[in-house]
Amino acid sequence: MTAVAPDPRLAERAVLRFPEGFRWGAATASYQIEGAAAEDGRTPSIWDTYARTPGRVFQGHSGDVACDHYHRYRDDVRLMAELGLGTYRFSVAWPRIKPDGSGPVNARGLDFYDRLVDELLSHGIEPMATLYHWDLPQVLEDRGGWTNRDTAYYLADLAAATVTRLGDRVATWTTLNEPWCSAFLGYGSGDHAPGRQDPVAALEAVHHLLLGHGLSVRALRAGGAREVSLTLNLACVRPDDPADPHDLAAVRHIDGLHNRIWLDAVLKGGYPQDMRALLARFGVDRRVEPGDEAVIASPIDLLGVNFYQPSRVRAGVGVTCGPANPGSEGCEYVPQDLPVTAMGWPVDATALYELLMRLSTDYPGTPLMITENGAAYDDVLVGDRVADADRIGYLDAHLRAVHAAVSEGADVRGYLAWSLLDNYEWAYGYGKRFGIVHVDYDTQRRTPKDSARWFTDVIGRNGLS
Ligand code: IFM
Repeated sequence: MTAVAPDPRLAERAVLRFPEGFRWGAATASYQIEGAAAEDGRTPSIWDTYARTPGRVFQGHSGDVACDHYHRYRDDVRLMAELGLGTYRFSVAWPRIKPDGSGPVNARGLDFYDRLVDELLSHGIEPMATLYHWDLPQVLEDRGGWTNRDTAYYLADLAAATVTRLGDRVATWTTLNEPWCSAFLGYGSGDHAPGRQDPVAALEAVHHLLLGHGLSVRALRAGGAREVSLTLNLACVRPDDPADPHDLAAVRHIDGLHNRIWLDAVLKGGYPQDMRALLARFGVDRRVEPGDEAVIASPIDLLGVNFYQPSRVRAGVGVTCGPANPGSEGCEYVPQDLPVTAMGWPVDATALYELLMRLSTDYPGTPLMITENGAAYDDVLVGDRVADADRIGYLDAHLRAVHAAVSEGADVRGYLAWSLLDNYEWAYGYGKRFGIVHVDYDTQRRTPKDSARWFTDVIGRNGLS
């Protein structure tokens, strides 16, 4: 019998393909990779201060050098091109561009992003710029930071200055990255800079971040931005007992803080009733001035979704979900019987599928993009190789979840891995590695992990085998 050659169409069918034009890439953030903390006019951000405060960050690590990307960006862009990335999401450092937070533009600060954008474009990589990924100039924090309404207007000034310089080459702009973290970890639990622990301050920060977002959307559009977005770290919050009305009420509160307070304000024209009541309970409703909600609801073109882990809550007596969740008395997080990453975060990709389907139902009409997804594992570099099968498993499972949601109608336009490089993981310093590329912090040598090679294949076939 003659052997029959396999039908190439079968191989085609075995691949889970993403829609034509799906955007693939990776993300980073200024303070986490740039280093050069005192160069070319940059002033300290709240993270420089926080990192220097004893006991705040793992082993006192700071972003002073980080991945030295400020000096090595050309090599990093070349690496991105070798990996086949089509999109690169980075953030600009506010204290580089406006060293005194609100005053004149520092041309040398913008020059860096100008060079970076040109380098990306010359390698065929689409730049996607985020205005605020947590590095508020310390001088602004000294004036109240996000509890001060002025900060919202200063963010819009930063937007105007940045889009004026880069808008001819950067099409896609993001105002804020994960304002939940800025507000609730920065001012509520104090786990992030500036390290304040005050529920009133946290809720004031929510409103001023959202106001800053809306004002920046308008400034970006006025400056000619073609695609304007906001990136949220949204949660899939599940009840411990779906039949228990108290557990469902606990879910509603945590869902309000993580999801609806942001989503409804931006996409539905105003704060949801229960979150409005929460603002009033803490006396923060008086910060909401007439017209603010309309500014916040300025139309966006894309909603960025950052997703890492599911959460589960239940009702209880004498418990709370902690200071990052104001008003959560009577709710608690429940441990989940799931595998965890090196962060201790439970892994369950079905939660991403549920989240995307929920967004499609509750907030239709806004295209979505996964602007961060990934996992930290305790990687080991052996010779020239990091065999990070766990990370590949994580990414593969989450991409399957995205694919399933897309197949059922979710309008997801792209997927960006967090992160391109191992980097400064905030209060965990350099102790946690999220990169698909390993960084040796002593030599600054970059080594693509197995996951990077795997991701290159995924991008190449626009799908999963
Ligand atoms: O490293 C962070 C990033 O800055 C924002 N999103 C979550 C990542 C992992 O914690």
